[in-house]
Amino acid sequence: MSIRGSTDSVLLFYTINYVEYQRRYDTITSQEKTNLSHGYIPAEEYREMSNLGNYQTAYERFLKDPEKFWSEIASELEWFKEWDQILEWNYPNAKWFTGAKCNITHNCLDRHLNTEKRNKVALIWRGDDGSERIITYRQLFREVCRFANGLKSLGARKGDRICIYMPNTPEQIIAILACARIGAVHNVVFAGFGMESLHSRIRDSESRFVITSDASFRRGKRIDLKSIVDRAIVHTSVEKVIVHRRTRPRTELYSEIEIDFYDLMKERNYFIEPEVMDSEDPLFILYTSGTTGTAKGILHTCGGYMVGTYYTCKYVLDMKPSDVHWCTADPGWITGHSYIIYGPLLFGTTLLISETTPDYPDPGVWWDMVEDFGVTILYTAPTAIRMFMRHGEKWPEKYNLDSLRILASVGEPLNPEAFEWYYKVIGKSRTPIVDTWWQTETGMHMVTTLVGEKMKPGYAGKAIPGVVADVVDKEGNSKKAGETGILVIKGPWPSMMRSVWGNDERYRQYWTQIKDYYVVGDLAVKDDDGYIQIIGRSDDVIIIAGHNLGTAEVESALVEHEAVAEAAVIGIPDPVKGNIIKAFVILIDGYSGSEKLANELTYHVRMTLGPIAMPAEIKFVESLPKTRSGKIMRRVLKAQEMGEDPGDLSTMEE
Ligand code: 6R9
Repeated sequence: MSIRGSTDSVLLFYTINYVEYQRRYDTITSQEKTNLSHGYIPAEEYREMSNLGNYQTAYERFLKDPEKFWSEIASELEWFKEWDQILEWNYPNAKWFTGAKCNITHNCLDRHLNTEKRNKVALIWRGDDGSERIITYRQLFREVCRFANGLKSLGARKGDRICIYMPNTPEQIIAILACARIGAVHNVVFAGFGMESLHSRIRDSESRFVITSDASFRRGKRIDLKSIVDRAIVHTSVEKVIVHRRTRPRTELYSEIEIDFYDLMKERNYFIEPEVMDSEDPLFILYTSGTTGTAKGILHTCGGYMVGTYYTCKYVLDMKPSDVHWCTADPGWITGHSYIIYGPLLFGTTLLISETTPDYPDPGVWWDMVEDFGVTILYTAPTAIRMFMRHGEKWPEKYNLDSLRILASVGEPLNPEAFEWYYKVIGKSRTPIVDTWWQTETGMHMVTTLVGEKMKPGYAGKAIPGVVADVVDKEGNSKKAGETGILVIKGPWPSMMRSVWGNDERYRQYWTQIKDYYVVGDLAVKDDDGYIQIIGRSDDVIIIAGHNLGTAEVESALVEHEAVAEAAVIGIPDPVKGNIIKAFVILIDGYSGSEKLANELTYHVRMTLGPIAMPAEIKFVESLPKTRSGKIMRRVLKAQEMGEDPGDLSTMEE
């Protein structure tokens, strides 16, 4: 990691913020002036209704006695045996709820069956062709048990790794939960990944089984998955492949190792005892999205992950029993693990999942679903919001979005332009925006604005109670407000990763760059109120004439221009300045790229951020290289420009 060195110099940031601030300040109304300087204050009803109540009080309660704080939350869940100790911290290795026994599926499923939730809808699924399926908690429980019994019949045991390569269907969730039920370690691979990525993940995790579907559907087209699996399992340890056959006529299963998903469930018992897991037993491995390097198998364990995801659903997403929660991510990345599957089911909410594409058959499809299902919590990514901005307000305006109560964002900085659009056009200036900063490694939300707290466009927010975050220099000293530095987490939290699969040394590196602190790999800045703004990945930072420039701020300035839908910037080595900026820009529908527009954009960045941030070159493009989870892969653009090897492309969208 290139964190060291890149934060040495004096920072332009303060000046940039100031210029930006002045410029905007001159052009806005007095109400907006209040919002900009103090943040947006959510409506009173949200402040009063929030599960957390007062942030400051909750945070102080945590600081006063962290172990008590976490033990109270953990006590809301059911354990087969209580813990002997909350935390055993043997830097940099943590054990949470030591001695405790549990099974996460008991809390996601069994625990609800003796309550009014038994016949509550757990899952609503909408397919690419508009078809629907509805599954109650009781039904989900039975399907998971049946499938778990099926896995057992194949000889699957606690600790076995099982690779799941399926589209976003109820069967995928059943497969994931069934693994957890029997104590097998799931390794979910996003179904958009190609053969090489799948193969390397199967090999690295030494998976014994693969659960897949014959096909996924996208924009009305069938995408074959089975043939990818056929090739990916060659020269691996895979013994059996379980295939969910979705197409008719049925895909034939040829080889001896292939079994049909529903045949495996046939005549199986509707109940299986949950495997008694130690709190620190592995729950899953998930390979990171890898915007910057090769994929790492992040390892999470049972007890702490369960507590962290439950806690954040309750207090960050502010779930209520009546919610219809729609997280638009895919279970193939951490947001899907924590906030489609585990967290919401632990809380016992109704979740919507969908195989749809946001702009197919038209850019109104999501808003149609929000209206149709009465979605109350929408959790999506800036990349999707910017895409909708590009298509214009006319699409969401066709639908009634009154059911929405909370809007959440994750994955990249939510630039002020996108924040305001999300807030005004989707939230009708009424719903809180929860911009959640966290990582595959953290397992749960870490820094965010909590419901009821004032929101500041461009800032993720503060550390949630339970987490201590700070912006520091490379020696670990806190930076002053307004100064860019390294974002760190001080001390362990329950859902932190426990290791990188097969590579403890790589795990240690997160904690040993700055003693005692977990270095997240992002640069950030804090303001006077302690709100944290994410500047970008530290590997992406551009150093120009000795100044550090975060990609996020230049991109945000570009996107603020009325013609720009999305932008990515990179640094190109320059003999004089060290680096110059090259920008890649996607225009809003109806605009076309010209030299005049390029000049206008350059001028716009100059006026917003100052001369140093001016792009030396602007290229208009139709699309940007992104990870499957929607993050811009700047290293790919850079490699292209420099004629270099782009490195691992396994996580890149096609
Ligand atoms: C959950 C997830 C982690 C990296 C992280 C940061 C970026 C995520 C963000 C954000 C600004 C937010 N990131 N959320 N940046 N604001 N709200 O995305 O996990 O795929 O591991 O990525 O994503 O750079 O370090 P993961």
